[in-house]
This record gives sequence, C-alpha cells and structure tokens, in this order.
Amino acid sequence: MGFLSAASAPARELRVADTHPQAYPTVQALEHMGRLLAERSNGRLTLKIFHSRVLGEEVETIQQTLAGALEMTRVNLTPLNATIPETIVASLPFLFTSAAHMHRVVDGPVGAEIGRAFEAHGFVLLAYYDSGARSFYTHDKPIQRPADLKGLRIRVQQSPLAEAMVAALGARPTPLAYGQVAVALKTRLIDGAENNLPSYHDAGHYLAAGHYALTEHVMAPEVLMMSKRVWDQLPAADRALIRQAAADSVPEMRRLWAEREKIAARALADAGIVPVAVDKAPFQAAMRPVYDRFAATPALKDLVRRIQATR
Ligand code: GTR
Repeated sequence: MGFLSAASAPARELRVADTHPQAYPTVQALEHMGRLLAERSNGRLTLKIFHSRVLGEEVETIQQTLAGALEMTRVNLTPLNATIPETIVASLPFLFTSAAHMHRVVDGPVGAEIGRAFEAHGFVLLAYYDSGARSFYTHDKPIQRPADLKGLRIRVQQSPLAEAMVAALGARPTPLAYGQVAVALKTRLIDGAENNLPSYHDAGHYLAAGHYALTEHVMAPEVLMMSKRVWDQLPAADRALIRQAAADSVPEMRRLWAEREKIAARALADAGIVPVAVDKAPFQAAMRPVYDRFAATPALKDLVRRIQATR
C-alpha cells in the first residue's frame, strides 16, 4: 500500500507532565484536550498526564521534552527565558496591562511569532494557557512599597529575568523549583515568594506566608509544548489533530481559570487572608534597568513595542 492515512497510522500515547495536582486548571485543560484528541482519532491518539510533578520540576521536564524522552510538558513561560530568548518578552514585569490584553497578544501575531521561536530550540508550542498575575507574599507584613522588599530573600522562578526583577526591587533573589517553595517558606529559608492566587492557595504557601500584596507585577502565561524531535516524526494529519485539540483546550482553560481565581480568593478569605492593594507605580518605575538589560536586542525591543501597542 505504501500509504498511511490518518486512520491507519499507528496508535500513539503522548505523555505530558505538569507540576500542578489533578484538580488544577492546567491539568484539567490537558484532560479536556486528551478527551478531544481520543475522540477525534477514534482512540488512536491519547494523552497520558503525569500531574503533581511526578516526572520532576519544570526545568527537568523541559530537558526531558527537549531530549524527546517526554513528548510534552506544560510549564510556565518564565523557566524558558534562558533557553528561548523570545519568551523573555512575555515574562517582563508590567508589560501586560490585563488578562484581556495578554489574551489579545497571545492570540495574535506576536503570540504566533513567539511560538515559532520555540522551534529553533527543539520545541513546538501548542497552546498558551492563563496564569493570572503574580504578586508578592511574605511572612510578617505585607509588601507596600519596594523598600519593604529590601534585603528579603524572595523565591523566584528559575530565570535570570525573574532574579533581576526582584534584585532591582532591593530583595535577594532565591531561585528555587516550585516544589520546594512551601517547605522553604515554612522553614524560613526564604522570607517570601511571588505567584498568582490559585498557586499561592493550592500549594499551601498561604499557610506560611499570610500577607499577599497585589503588586500583580508579572502576567507570563503558561505554555503547553511538545518535543520537536517527536513532532517531526508524526504524520501531518496527527500533527493537525494535536494542534487543534490543544487550541480547543484554550477556551476551556480560560473558563476554568476565571472560576479558580474566584475559588482561591474565597478560600483564602475563609482562612483570614485578604490580598492588600498597593500602588504599583514605584514597582514599575524600578523595572527600567530590567527592560534595558533583558529587552536588549532590536528584535526583542520590537516585540515589546508591539505588545504595548496591542489594544
Ligand atoms: C505557577 C505556574 C507553575 C510554576 C509556578 C512557579 O503559577 O503555574 O507552572 O511555574 O508558578 O512559581 O514555579
């Protein structure tokens, strides 16, 4: 015959890692995608989801995906900053002005361009997922102004940009994998961290660091990406099915995310934690040298400019 139609192409189980537990919106979105993929391929293409970090921390699953040992991983964009320079742009502090702005950017030409940049580094970007906005949380008192961060050991994601961001605010950046943050807070290895409300709640960080200040400094989205090594071996029809199922999981993720932000806020309020509003202007002003250093090339500057111009 010599011809493999999609229907007769071999069955394939695609393994995907996620740091979050099963009920978290990213994992729920992957389950949704898995159902669509199985349905549309008559059970030939399936997702096997390894949630709760069982395959390792984000930096590790990125490596496994690069090697093709793992087919896919769902990570935040920020741990990719050192590997894929274009991701830096969408991790810059105070660049997205709202979730709606971030959606317009990732759904538009800039999102597609950043996505294409993954391929030169061994990955295929399949979807951007929501991650809300990251804010600082601490043990003893809420952060109200940059001076309150002075000298504090603040956990950041494993990214040179994330380190520079908190250093520019006067804190001591402490890069740690997500899975180590709860214990590091509890044992006071660190004085605080920063994350969105759902992660702050879900990972139990609020139990040790009960002051959450709404700096909302970073809105870097989550990404679902595939190993290019694996991708290149798949029949075109299968690639199309995978891309479509990933795209179709995005609206579901957005719905789940909006719901989860409310659930987390309510649960935190029940635990006596009410996020405190802050004046963001001095935090934003301190980011100028960070932009100068990280959005340094004409190409990255141009991406920043186009994101700012996206309405
Ligand atoms: C969460 C994100 C995770 C991980 C984590 C972290 O918001 O969903 O993928 O990046 O933050 O701070 O390490």
